[in-house]
Amino acid sequence: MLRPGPLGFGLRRRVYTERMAVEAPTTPLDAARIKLDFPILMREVNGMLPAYLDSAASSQKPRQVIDAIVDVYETSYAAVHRAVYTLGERATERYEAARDTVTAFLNAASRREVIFVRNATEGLNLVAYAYGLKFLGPGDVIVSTEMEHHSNLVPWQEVARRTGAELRYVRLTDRGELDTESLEELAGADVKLVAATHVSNSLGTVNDVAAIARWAHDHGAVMVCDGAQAAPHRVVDVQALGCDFYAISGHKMCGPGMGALYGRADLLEAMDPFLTGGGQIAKVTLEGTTWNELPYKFEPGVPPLAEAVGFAAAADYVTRIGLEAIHEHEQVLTAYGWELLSAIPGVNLFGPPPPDRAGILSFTVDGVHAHDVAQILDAEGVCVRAGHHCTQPAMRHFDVVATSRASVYLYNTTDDLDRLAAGVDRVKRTFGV
Ligand code: 7TS
Repeated sequence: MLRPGPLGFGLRRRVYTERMAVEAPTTPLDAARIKLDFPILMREVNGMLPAYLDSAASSQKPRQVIDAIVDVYETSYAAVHRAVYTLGERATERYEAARDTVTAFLNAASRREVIFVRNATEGLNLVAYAYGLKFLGPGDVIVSTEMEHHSNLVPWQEVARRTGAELRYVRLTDRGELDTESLEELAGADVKLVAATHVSNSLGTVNDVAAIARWAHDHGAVMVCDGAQAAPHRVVDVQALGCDFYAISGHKMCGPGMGALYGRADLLEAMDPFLTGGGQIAKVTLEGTTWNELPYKFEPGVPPLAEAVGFAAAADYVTRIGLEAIHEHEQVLTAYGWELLSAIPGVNLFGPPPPDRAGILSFTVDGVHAHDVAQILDAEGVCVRAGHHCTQPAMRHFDVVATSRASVYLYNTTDDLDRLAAGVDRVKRTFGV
């Protein structure tokens, strides 16, 4: 049986299951040391340090981000973009400096193209309501995919319903990849918008966003990319990808509850605001209103300063560690976790096998409900998510209602995955399957 090992990570060692021996690999990151930055991961829960494998839902926060948030409240807090006193100016400077950091993080051409939003969901809805409702109509075709998170699917259903545009889907193959043959069915369609995810949160599939953006542009369409599962884990360069919109969530990349939407400046200029009110206007009279310049046109209300500063601190943190190294680390862990789980009879893994995948291991155990798997793993200190992961169409494609899902990040070690595999062994023994 597997036992939780020491937190040390650099040594090569052998992990024994009842069935096979799997060599624990090394990775370019000293994740055991990185883990020390995350206070919550150093605190026992039910008498054990957590093996936190649910970063695809939300990541944990390092001391550096927590400190940045505390610092802004202790030294620089006031209403952003409103006050003329010194503290107010300091608050505005820190908020706009955070935008500069996120602009560089995404390699957007201009800070005018980076809009702060609550999360990726709000960013995608902003595009749906402010672009979709204005520029789409009957006869137009929106193309989305069967693997989308509901955040990049339901808004397009709403746009189609309200505008009379038609919503079509690129289907999945049984490896959980986009079926390019289903694109041929779109020949002759008047495609105006393509909405696709960079990385699937339930299958771990990585899409070729640059190719999808080229296809969209060749058809005269704009491309909206959901980057929620990509930006925390790999270098994202929106200019190189060529997408027109790109939405991310800071809370999945070591930051607080805050997100950003990248949008091409000329498109943002042409759009009307999604939400209106204070701060996003140039002039208001009783007869009408003109809009503020970009990006403020899309940011009504007093901005969330501490969240923006924490978001920027998170972008700095992962950038300092290095997104290439984080990506490589996750590739190694994912291959290791895949090997451990696939060696257990009755465990079914979803999505393409390594190395062509992100650090998301979605699986079922024959004869056991996904929630029971997650509950027994919790008793072993292993945190995984169970459910449909807000991707019901993808679940339906694979004829399951739910999977258990372990997802890795920069602070995970092979030890966390050993504990996962040991926990799944325990699940099987408990249920006698
Ligand atoms: N897009 C993808 C691909 C996601 O994985 C998620 C959240 C979202 C959009 C929405 O992000 P939010 O920050 O606006 O909520 N995914 C998950 C998940 O997999 N488990 O919980 C939330």
